[in-house]
Amino acid sequence: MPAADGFRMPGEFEPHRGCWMLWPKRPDNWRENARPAQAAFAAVAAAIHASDPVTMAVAPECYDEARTLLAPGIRVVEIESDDAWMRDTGPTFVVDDSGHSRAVDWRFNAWGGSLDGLYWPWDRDDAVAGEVARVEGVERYRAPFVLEGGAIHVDGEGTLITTEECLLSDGRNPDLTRTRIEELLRAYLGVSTIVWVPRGVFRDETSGHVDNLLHVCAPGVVALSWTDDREDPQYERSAEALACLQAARDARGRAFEIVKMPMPGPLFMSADEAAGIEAADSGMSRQAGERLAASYCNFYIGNTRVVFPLLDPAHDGTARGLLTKLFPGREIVGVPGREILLGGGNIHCITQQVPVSGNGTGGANGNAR
Ligand code: KQY
Repeated sequence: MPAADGFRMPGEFEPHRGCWMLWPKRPDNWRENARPAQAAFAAVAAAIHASDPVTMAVAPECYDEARTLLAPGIRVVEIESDDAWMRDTGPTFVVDDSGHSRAVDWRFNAWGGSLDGLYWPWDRDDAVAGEVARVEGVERYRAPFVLEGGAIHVDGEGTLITTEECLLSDGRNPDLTRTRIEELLRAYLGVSTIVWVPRGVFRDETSGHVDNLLHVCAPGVVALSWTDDREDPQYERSAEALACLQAARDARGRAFEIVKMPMPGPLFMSADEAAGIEAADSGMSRQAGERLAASYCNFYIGNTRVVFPLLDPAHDGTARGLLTKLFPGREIVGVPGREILLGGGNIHCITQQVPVSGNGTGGANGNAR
């Protein structure tokens, strides 16, 4: 087990030696044969590459198109997948104090398996983490339970935040109790304190991933998706998360500083957007007029930049301003996020950082504050 071997999962704000992404291609999730999504992913990759070296994993048949669309310095490697969510299908990297990295390879079942998973089969997605670990040349722990990277946030100092809606969902690990899941999280990620927020973002098709609801910006500092509109179904979800975080203490005994991040919109799928998505025999519902699970908290913290989704001109500036205050040492870069949102996630969901292994002190580009 990683913790017994001296490994822990670092905070995303700790230094990285790279970032992995996957190339979108699924026509039943990405409209117009994924062309607009590919342009959006290429823009995210370029924005991150100015901060962290990016590797794009692509299906062999997509190599040429990806190479053409991606900025020259971005490494392109051939790895098969079922969809393009590297946060969830990639490994979670853990580090020790002697300069070693290893990969945790969670079981993946398309966010709910045969009960409420989004597609079948998902075997190529389940194999992505092992392939990434092989390319990175790190040893790998194959975890015996279902989890996605978007289901957890950590502060690197012993605290993990997740949602009950997701990790206790019937589609993931129906045979595991909350207590057993906590034991496994401690053993695989080197955490000691687990904060369970009840629910994630309204209509999030992952069953409430925490990475769409909030972001751990630094030890003790959390950005939380928020609306003041009590009529909005998100209000109750965000309010209960706020109450839960306010009552919690982290692994070092600190109260959380909570920064309310406005929700964009609400945003809805247009008829044009829905028309461009191929109907499929899968759990993904894509209907004109449906509410999108949009969140500015779904950003990526790179070494020198924070890359966040531009989603709504009425709120993009406020989100940028809050991120500027949260990350004074980093450039705040907005990239159009609507195409990624149409696929069910955003920038955090499509990226996976590779931490620098070491003593975890944060280095030159360490903690946000
Ligand atoms: O939230 C994430 N980490 C992934 C979103 C997956 C959406 C699948 N259509």
